[in-house]
Amino acid sequence: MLNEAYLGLGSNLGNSAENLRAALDMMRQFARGIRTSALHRTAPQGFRNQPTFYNAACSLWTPLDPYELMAQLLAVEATIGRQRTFRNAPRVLDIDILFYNRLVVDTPPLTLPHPRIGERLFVLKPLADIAPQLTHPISGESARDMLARLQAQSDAIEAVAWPAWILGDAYHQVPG
Ligand code: PH2
Ligand code: MG
Ligand code: MG
Repeated sequence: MLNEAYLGLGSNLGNSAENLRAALDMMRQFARGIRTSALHRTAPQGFRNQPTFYNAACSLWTPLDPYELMAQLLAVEATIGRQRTFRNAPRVLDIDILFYNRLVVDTPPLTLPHPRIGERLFVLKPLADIAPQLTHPISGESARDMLARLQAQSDAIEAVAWPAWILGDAYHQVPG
């Protein structure tokens, strides 16, 4: 049985666009039907004094359960060269599971849906591009509405500069 997952991807070290492209390519080993947003350049949210991020979102289908999927994504991060130092440190690659089907779980290794989706323009902007009508399984709010609510908060707008589109349509469908 295939499960539908939505992921948030980010990078602000090394060749970020290439890191994200390589990660999406590796994910084809355990996922199919991968659809990605455009790549967005975003100012760092939270810990501000670090390089500009490149962020994207994708959806995919996978036979893996959520814990297996998380383990595979951590392996992709490690292969691309992520080293974990401190929380929110600059990174060559970060892949977060945003949604897995409509599953709600809160266990130490994994919380689903991702608990900070609603606070993060760098997640909601790409997510709303590929799945505006996708609803949050707890709040029922759509990605488009979550984005609109966050954009209405001036402090959030200040925290994330408006994204520039740096990759074209060819990026949107990962073949295979
Ligand atoms: N990731 C974080 C913290 N802050 N800011 C931006 N712009 N993009 C990110 O991916 C990001 C962040 C923790 O995962
Ligand atoms: Mg993250
Ligand atoms: Mg992460």
